[in-house]
Amino acid sequence: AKEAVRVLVTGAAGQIGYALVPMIARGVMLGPEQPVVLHMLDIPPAAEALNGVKMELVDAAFPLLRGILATIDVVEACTGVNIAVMVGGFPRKEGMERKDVMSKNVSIYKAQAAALEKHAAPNCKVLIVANPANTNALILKEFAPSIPTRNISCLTRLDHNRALGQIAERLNVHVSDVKNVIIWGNHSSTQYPDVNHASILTKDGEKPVRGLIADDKWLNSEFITTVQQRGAAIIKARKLSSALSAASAACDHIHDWVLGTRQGTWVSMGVYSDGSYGVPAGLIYSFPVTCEKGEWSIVQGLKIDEFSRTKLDATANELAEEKSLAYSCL
Ligand code: NAX
Repeated sequence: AKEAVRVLVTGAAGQIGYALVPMIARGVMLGPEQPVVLHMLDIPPAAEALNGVKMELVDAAFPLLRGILATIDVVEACTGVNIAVMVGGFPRKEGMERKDVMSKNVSIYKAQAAALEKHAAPNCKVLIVANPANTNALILKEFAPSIPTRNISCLTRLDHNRALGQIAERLNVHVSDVKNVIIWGNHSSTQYPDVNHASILTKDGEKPVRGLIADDKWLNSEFITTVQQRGAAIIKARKLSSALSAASAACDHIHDWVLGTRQGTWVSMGVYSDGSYGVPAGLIYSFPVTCEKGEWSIVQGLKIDEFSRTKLDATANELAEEKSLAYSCL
């Protein structure tokens, strides 16, 4: 029998946590053959709710779920984990300055970095979901220097999946037949959803999205803003932010990272820039990546036109600015 993988979910009593933990326990993240032990962390005001989530996990009798730890102790939560999904954070409340929100999250991610570095299993893979996701990931990287940089990532797969969804709706094709969209940059409204290399699987082979959607105007404006603003549209409709789609994307992200991307297909992940595509090194930036044997690599050699160049740079500039704001909070 396979040994269980220990998966940490922080902020597990929250909305995304509530959608995410049953997916993990059902094998959505690591496959239907992989037993898991869930480590769930939250903060004291949410301790009782967290315990309720634990009760429901017991009640769901998931065959793959080999153990459940629900705790408010960050060291206990991080001990021995192979995968860490960081959903807990400090949300921006009305009237709050950006710097104050940043400062709260910097101190959370600094502390959790230290706990992961000391107590996680060797080669633990980390996914940051909590906003500002890219910059929280950068802070975690800085304060967990012994965790390999390539093991630290942030979630832009939700944006990637949103882009796939918009193209599928527009062309009236199945979403699984759409591939190779790209989300570049920050998980924020400056992200650049790029369809220049995307294609559709048809019965006559692969066809470029640009060829099938003749309406350049739609692709170059409405499509981009719809994906960028999708989070806000969900809040408007649900009066709550995206949760099931975020949880599902977090599973996709870890699934593909650990088990590999399909041949000829890439996904978007926020990873540490090595300077590819002229993106300044030292930022956590979303790139197209392929994964094999538990390692991601940035897809190289894609042609970047002038329109895209401007968008790639704008979102990089925002990340550089967030980085200096974060450092000013240290
Ligand atoms: P909730 O407010 O429902 O849940 C957050 C949970 O984190 C709460 O239970 C809270 O008590 C807990 N928490 C706060 N500080 C903590 C700490 N120091 N340690 C452990 N737990 C802590 O928010 P939810 O809707 O679940 O969203 C969670 C985060 O995901 C937010 O930061 C949100 O902005 C971010 N998102 C990121 C997305 C992405 O694609 N990267 C998309 C969805 C989502 O908006």
